[in-house]
Amino acid sequence: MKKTKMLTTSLAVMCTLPLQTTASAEKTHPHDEGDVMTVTAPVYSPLTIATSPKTPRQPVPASDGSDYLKTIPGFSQIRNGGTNGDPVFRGMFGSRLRLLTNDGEMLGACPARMDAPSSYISPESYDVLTLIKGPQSVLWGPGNSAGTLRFERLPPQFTQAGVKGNVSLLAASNRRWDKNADISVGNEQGYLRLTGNTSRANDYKDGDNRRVPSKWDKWNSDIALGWTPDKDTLLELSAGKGDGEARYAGRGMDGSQFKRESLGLRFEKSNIGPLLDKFEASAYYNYADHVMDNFSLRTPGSMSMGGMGMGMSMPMAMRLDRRTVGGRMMTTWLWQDYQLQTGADTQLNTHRSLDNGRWDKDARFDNYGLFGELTWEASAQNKVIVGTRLDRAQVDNFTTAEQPSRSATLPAGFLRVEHSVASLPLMVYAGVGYTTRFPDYWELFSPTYGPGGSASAVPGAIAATIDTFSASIR
Ligand SMILES: [Cu+2]
Repeated sequence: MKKTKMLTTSLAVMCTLPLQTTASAEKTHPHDEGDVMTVTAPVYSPLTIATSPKTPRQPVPASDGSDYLKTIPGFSQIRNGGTNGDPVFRGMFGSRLRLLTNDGEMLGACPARMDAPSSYISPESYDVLTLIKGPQSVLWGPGNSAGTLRFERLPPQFTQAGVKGNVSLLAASNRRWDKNADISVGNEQGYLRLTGNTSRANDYKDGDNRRVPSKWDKWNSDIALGWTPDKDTLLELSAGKGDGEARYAGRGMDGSQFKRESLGLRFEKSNIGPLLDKFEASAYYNYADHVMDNFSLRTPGSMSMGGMGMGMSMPMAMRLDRRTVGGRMMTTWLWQDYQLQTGADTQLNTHRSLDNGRWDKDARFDNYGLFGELTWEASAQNKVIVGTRLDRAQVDNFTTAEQPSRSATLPAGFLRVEHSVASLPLMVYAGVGYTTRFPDYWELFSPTYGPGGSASAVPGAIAATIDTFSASIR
């Protein structure tokens, strides 16, 4: 384990200090915190990449999940000021790319996507980041034609009472100043983990020495309480809060509030028996409360913000929120050379806007899914993986008096064959995947016009889904 790390390129300085007070720091999990991993060869499959978000990266990413993802090949970003960009993977973004934190989803509230899901994520407070490329897994919700990103905090492992964790500081140009702390105390019976971070940066100056609005200031704080009565059982309760503000050069308003409230519960039981190997279940509540305005972080109507701000002369503000509640359960079965993972998941989310002191609900999305994924180890060199899932999705529109709703049944599936060459560190695979996706809030509600130029976001006669077909051979 490295004691202190220091990186200096241009004007960035970062130092990380791992703490450990237990006498024997036995690590049973391959991704246990403190292990520094970089983007490496596949861990589970050629379509999965696992990396540690605690690894320092250059150039230093902004405070959010999106800029961080740019350090992984295949990702780009729709920039949104200094922070809170929207990640794009292989040209696809939005609800084509699912972002999960501890297996829960946090959907933003801003109709203009100032708060993409990644803007609520502070990557360094997680232990593992896993990317599953394309529709080559059905375990993590419907759609995901671009892929699935999972930010996970792993339960800290203690073989005796002790304290461990990480503290890191980052200073860089334009008054960038980040503080991160991740401390766990526990013993064999359980643990208490506290993570907290703040991140701030000032506007930068362009070549003409003019300030470009790009400043941000954010904080996040999370707590997890785990009970591990034996090494195969875990029950964890977690809660978190955060907030921030960000100035945007390319928008008519700035983001003056990005409040987050999260609650989570997870249960895992491993090594159950010869046939049923594992049972896991989790539930989450994520709440985003967003405010944008043109007066708290700028002067209304000012066109001088680097020459790029769109001037609105009247002071204006909008406040919006979204409540996302969901859960999943999954069982893992083992029989001879077969592994079957099967389960169900659900998500309900409600979007509202504050209008004259009253919260008005405009949209409610419901989704229920069933999934199964079978892996067959045909031989030491050959593997066949097949998966299928079926979802029922519905949206209720509260913006019109008739309240039309729209629903669809969404099938998805994939098949992949993997062959490892015995004499070489080489794997060849061929995969084919099909997935269907229900349109998201930004497609249905925030455009000025609905599909086909109609005024309604939910016309009954329009076909329900956008389909994706993908195939790859490598
Ligand atoms: Cu906004």
